[in-house]
Amino acid sequence: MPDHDVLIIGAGFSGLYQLYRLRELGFDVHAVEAGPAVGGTWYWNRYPGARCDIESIGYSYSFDTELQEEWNWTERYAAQPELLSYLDHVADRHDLRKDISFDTRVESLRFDDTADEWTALLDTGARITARFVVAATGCLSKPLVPAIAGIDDFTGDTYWTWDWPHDPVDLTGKRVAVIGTGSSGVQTITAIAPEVESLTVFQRTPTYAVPAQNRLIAQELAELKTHYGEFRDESRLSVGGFPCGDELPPFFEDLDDEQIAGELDRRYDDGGLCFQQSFRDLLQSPEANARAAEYVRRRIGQKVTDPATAERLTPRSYPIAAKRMCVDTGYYEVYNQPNVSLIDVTEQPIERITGSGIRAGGADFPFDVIILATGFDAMTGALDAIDIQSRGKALRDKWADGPRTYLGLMSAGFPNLFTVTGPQSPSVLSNMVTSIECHVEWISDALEHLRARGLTKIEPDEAAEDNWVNTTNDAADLTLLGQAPSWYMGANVPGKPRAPLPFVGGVGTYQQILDGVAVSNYHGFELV
Ligand code: FAD
Ligand code: N01
Repeated sequence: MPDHDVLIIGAGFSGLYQLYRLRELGFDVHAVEAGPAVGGTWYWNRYPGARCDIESIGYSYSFDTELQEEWNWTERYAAQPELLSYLDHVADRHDLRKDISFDTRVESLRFDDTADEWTALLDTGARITARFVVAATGCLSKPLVPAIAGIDDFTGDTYWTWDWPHDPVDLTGKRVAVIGTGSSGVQTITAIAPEVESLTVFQRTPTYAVPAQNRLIAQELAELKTHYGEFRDESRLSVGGFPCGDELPPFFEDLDDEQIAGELDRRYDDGGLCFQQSFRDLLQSPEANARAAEYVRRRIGQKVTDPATAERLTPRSYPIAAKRMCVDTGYYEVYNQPNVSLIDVTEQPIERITGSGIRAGGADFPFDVIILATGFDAMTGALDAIDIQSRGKALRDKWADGPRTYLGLMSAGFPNLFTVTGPQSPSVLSNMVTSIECHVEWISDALEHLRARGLTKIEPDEAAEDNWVNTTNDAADLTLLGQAPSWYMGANVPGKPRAPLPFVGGVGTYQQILDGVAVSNYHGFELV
């Protein structure tokens, strides 16, 4: 018999809930986590200004009604310390740590097709066997180290947003460079600009950021708690895993000019990513998209006083929302401060990092501190980092031309291995916690189904997988997603195949597909 029924890899939002759920169902389950503590994303990414961009009331578990009633989020968008203390509290409340091995990385997984079990080799030298493995390894947990020459030559302090020190970092009076203007860069830049002596931002592609309109939410939360359950039901059937008011926003072409302007004003002023739902076809219709993009461009121009800097900060080369949008708390205004300057690396390419700073466009810029906010090998990176083999084949070889999954949950030829928010599921295009709960519950139900029938193996058919890969790709082709060189398409990692990584059909639709598959006796899966 294997050591455990189920091995879970990772102890972030996904791993913690999966552990709780399976333990409640009476499975013998164990988790391993590469880090020394629970929290995943919110343990590692503790850079200044780190906070969620989905409202805390939705970016939280719904499975524990008492927790939901008792926990009081302070802000509309919780900051990293609050999110980490929430996950710590969940781990305490359900006594989850006793079943987690920390500081332990899974290096390889081998499937034994006769015994129907996986063997995990750990970096501690130990091995664990389990009938099933749930990879709760995270979509944004494998950092991307950019190929910038001399990265180790710098004699000042280098910090990575995804591995920020645990002791406070005092940047007062320092000359600081930030490379990268995605969500991590935008948040870091906004937070540190007031305290540093000088801040130089190296930007490759300007971002579309909309205001968070962050605020304290004590009263709103008290009101929500009178009907939190309904809110959660709505979240699960929504497009993005978080309700944006009217679930079926208008089509662009059904609106006249005044209504279009009104809708954009309303969404922008309300703040947050619901701006993307100004029009139902914002990511499908080039006209709708162009109008929303132009709106954000105009607002950037209103916030930045120097016209040349405003122009550099204005995104023009890709459709809005085709790359992950940012939610900001005064980002653009930072460039009006005299101590902040912007370098566009398409005009002044970074040549190398030197002992004393950065050489770009033939000029040397001296710094005390360099902060890298250069992103992740998203969605497939953490899975590819594990040497996963079954029937003589490696998962990373199978995925060499792009991921192949059935429902983003499993891959044919790799039985009994589930991925939480895996590629080709809504995952990063949604409120991730809604998508995590959806997957954890589906996987748990499937394992119960197998156990009740004395079955020991579950695996997708090749045909079902081919259909799902085509569905995912076709759905993405109906959108403007492919027009941006973004991590959604694998475009940020040199050599990574370009393929749509998330499923774009929406959380509600996807949930219904999963429910349908389960009630039709796990259609598309072979149960042995
Ligand atoms: P993670 O939190 O990434 O946890 C995975 C864990 O697995 C990690 O702790 C890692 O150490 C561990 N692990 C990986 N490989 C191995 C291995 N081989 N062996 C052992 N352990 C391993 N999403 C939203 O919906 N809204 C947001 O506002 C939002 N904000 C974000 C902010 C930041 C800075 C980042 C980076 C991401 C954000 N995300 C957001 C996405 C976020 O990753 C998810 O919301 C969520 O936290 C993912 O939880 P998870 O448990 O699936 O993965
Ligand atoms: O990473 P990114 P991130 N030279 O890939 C630039 C979530 N998240 O960590 O755009 C110069 O978005 C790169 O340039 P370009 C969220 O889902 C959420 O910021 O590729 N620049 C880009 O500007 C998010 O999308 C929050 O041209 C280089 C930046 O680095 C995801 O995590 C907060 C470079 C990377 O941006 C990833 O966000 C943080 C180089 N060699 C993260 N290499 C919230 O707000 C890369 N870049 C909730």
